Amino acid sequence: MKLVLHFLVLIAACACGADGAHAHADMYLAGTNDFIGTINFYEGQEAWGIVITGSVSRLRPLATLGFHIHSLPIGDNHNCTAGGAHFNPYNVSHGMQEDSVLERHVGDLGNIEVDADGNAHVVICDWVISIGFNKTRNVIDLPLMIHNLTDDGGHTGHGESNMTGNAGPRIACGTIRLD
Ligand SMILES: *[C@@H]1O[C@H](CO)[C@@H](O)[C@H](O)[C@H]1NC(C)=O
Ligand SMILES: *[C@@H]1O[C@H](CO)[C@@H](O)[C@H](O)[C@H]1NC(C)=O
Ligand SMILES: *[C@@H]1O[C@H](CO)[C@@H](O)[C@H](O)[C@H]1NC(C)=O
Ligand SMILES: *[C@@H]1O[C@H](CO)[C@@H](O)[C@H](O)[C@H]1NC(C)=O
Ligand SMILES: *[C@@H]1O[C@H](CO)[C@@H](O)[C@H](O)[C@H]1NC(C)=O
Ligand SMILES: [Cu+2]
Repeated sequence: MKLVLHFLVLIAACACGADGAHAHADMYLAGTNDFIGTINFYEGQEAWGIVITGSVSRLRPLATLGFHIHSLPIGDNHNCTAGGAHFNPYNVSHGMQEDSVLERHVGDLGNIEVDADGNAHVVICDWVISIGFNKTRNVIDLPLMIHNLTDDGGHTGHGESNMTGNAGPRIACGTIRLD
């Protein structure tokens, strides 16, 4: 209920053009200029958290794919590998999107679900990342990343789990920019 209410308030704020910050990431297949969609970010002014919405195409059909914000620039050729590790300003272990701020990397946005046509329609409410309200957690100018495998949430004990969620290779990325 809290989440639904929060979401409705933010959507209403977006629709009415209320104060708050807007940003977006144009996404590209790794190492190319092949544009596959845009992910939008809206942060309410009173630290209400963030709504992340948008669609991405040309993904592996019926997959659940890791979705993170990483820490280094990817450059004009969308070199996803150059994006470095997850954005982790508090130097903590990898976690799930639902985890609180010190139980996950700030950049841990969980997974996105791809439909049979290779499209992912993203709607995520997040209370950890910021696009300006919180300077430490600010993700502007950082790369948003889509992986080829499912993020396991950090707690499976697999060797990569507590660092990357074992989400596999990076298949698409795009830099988050203020609108
Ligand atoms: C992409 O980035 C990686 C890591 O920084 C680097 O090793 C590689 O040479 C880069 N590839 C291109 C095509 O720039
Ligand atoms: C991050 O934490 C690890 C232990 O989990 C520690 O070894 C490392 O030095 C820390 N890095 C920074 C920059 O504080
Ligand atoms: C991940 O787990 C391994 C094995 O338990 C541990 O040695 C390592 O310090 C952990 N790393 C992080 C970043 O939590
Ligand atoms: C930013 O987030 C940290 C961790 O949640 C918090 O301690 C700090 O007060 C926040 N800063 C602002 C300006 O809200
Ligand atoms: C992505 O994962 C699928 C299914 O496991 C695999 O067939 C494909 O080769 C992988 N692609 C990349 C780029 O790793
Ligand atoms: Cu990642």
